[in-house]
Amino acid sequence: MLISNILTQRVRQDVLEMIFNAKASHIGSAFSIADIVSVLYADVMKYDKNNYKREDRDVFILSKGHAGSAVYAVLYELGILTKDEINSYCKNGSNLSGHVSSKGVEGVEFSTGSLGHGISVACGMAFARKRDAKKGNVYVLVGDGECNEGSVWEAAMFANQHGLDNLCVIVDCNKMQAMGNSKDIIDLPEISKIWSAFGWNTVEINGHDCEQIYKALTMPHKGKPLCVIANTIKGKGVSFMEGNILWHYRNPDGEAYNKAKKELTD
Ligand SMILES: Cc1ncc(C[n+]2csc(CCOP(=O)(O)OP(=O)(O)O)c2C)c(N)n1
Repeated sequence: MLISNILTQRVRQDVLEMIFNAKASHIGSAFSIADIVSVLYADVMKYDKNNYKREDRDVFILSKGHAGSAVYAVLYELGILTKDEINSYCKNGSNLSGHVSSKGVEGVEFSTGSLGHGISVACGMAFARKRDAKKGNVYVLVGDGECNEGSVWEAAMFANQHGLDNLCVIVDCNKMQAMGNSKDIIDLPEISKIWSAFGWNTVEINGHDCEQIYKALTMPHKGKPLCVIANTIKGKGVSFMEGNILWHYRNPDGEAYNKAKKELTD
């Protein structure tokens, strides 16, 4: 049984509390990746909680940094962040900024928020490890909207050129962006074929099924980087947020908060 199976509901509850208390946004984006990030930190990645900076650790970069609340929530559930830290989310003086930050935050490797950057940094980390024959895999999560950024494809070519088989990209494919559906903005139909054409080993899964996520993230991919296309639903877990673009930026007010809390606890 995967640990993540018992984590994901609690992670969504934490995200709701954090975003409600801070009057912050991006709840739909965080719910979209709650299962993926839970599987990564709880079941897939190897790291030492008591000595997080060990050189042979696996690393994760959230390239769509606006969904940072999901990462902080997982780190809290795993005992890496404290309740006080979580309660300070997105407030003045806190290390936990809305867009994910590594400054003073154990378990976060790189600060992101400007889309299209995290994947290039992940490629650099994977390249350096391979060149220096060092252990540890590099995982990076990008949004499907983020894949409209040209820098994503420069990174994809680089990883293929150097056979970065210590690198895995997960595409959170919820088919939505900030202001609308991806197909109406810059459509990337059959996105897995695009990654395959860039030379990557590609697999497509349900991004809310912990077993499928685990199986994909641990599959062997010798000689090539791995791309996991995770089909997800923006706002997953709360009925009136699912697939509703309003919840990219909208903060759950009193009534929405109460309804969401009920759905996530029943
Ligand atoms: C370079 C850059 N341009 C624009 C934005 C504003 N922005 C924040 S989230 C977002 C939509 C991203 O869509 P996607 O990657 O699909 O993430 P999700 O739908 O899961 O939120 C945009 C355009 C940004 N953060 N960075």
